[in-house]
Amino acid sequence: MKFIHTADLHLDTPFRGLQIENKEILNKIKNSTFNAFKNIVDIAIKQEVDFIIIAGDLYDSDVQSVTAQLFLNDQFLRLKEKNITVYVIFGNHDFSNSQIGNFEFPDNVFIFPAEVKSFYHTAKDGTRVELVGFSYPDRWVNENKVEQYPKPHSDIDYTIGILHGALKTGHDDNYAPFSKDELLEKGYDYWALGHIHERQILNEDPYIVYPGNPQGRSIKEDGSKGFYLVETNNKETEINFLPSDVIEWDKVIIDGRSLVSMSDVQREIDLNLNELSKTVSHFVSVMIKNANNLPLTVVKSIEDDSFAGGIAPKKFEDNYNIVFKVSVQITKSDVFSELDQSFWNRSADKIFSSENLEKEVLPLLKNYRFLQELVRNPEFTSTLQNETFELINERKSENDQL
Ligand SMILES: [Mn+2]
Repeated sequence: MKFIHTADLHLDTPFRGLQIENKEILNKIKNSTFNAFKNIVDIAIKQEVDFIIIAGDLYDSDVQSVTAQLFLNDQFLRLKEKNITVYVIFGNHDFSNSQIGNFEFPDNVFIFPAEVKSFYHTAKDGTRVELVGFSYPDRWVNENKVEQYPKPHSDIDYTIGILHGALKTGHDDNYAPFSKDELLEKGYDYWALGHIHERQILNEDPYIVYPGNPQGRSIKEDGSKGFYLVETNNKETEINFLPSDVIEWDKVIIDGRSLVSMSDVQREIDLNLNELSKTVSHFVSVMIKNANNLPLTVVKSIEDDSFAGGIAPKKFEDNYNIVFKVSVQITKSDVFSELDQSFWNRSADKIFSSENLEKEVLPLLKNYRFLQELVRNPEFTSTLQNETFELINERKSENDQL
């Protein structure tokens, strides 16, 4: 049996606040969530899958545009022509109560109601599948829904749990909170999760999978985005990540130690852009680390954004590489604000005091006498302290700038 697991399409994401004037590029962004799903449907047809699971957040907004509804309808019809079924749950962005009166989907599309329910499917190879899930009736679902998922039935070969939700944290658990153990206890063969936009495999046997969203929508959703193609043979399950995005958001980090001029910076950025794949467009945020040898005037003009604005988008075939942000990081002590600095000084005095090292660190090293000796050496601990400081500095500027 073969199926596709995707989630979080977020169709019709508005992409507000992007300062891009080129109409062609702007259209490419606006259409990206649609075209990513179209790519998935293309692959579903080519791979002759049995069905597609969409684990919530098909729409970005609780007000669904006609465009998005008609688009989905068209894509579902393409699947219907090929006898491919679609199983859909709605999530916190497109909860069912926001969809009353919307267009009805074709009859190859099965939508889970607000209460936990099963649909049954016999795959082309004869595998009898039970798919269990529910849709969000409203924006928030605080109760534990997994409790209501049934035990696997004996006349079923393969059970799939579909769930739009987040791991329980103990606070603000508004998205059908669950624990990994609760899912494992069910004894299902596959958990098709949605809600978290970053791809994650929570467990391998059985698979518990967040496929991530099929199209990144900002630099926070960086890297290649796609979905999982799942193939099963009896109880054996194999999963393959396939990209579907048309624009990839990327963080490019350049070591700036050898850069001393604008031309150096430009050349280094070009080199890095050339290494990106040519199959999708790339929207890139560049960070130049350790730019200590760049003249301050150069740093200033890069930071006021004129640099990114000045780099022309590079077109190759139908795709673009666009640098939308360049930031510079200088490694020196005054990266810390005064407050941070005094906090650091106080903490460092406490942590790296010989008293504290004796008490906290030495017991950990009881089997390593040579390390114990190092820790007792004040020269070494002061180096350690400096390096820790630099590391914190680096992390801090990364957070500030990306
Ligand atoms: Mn989502």
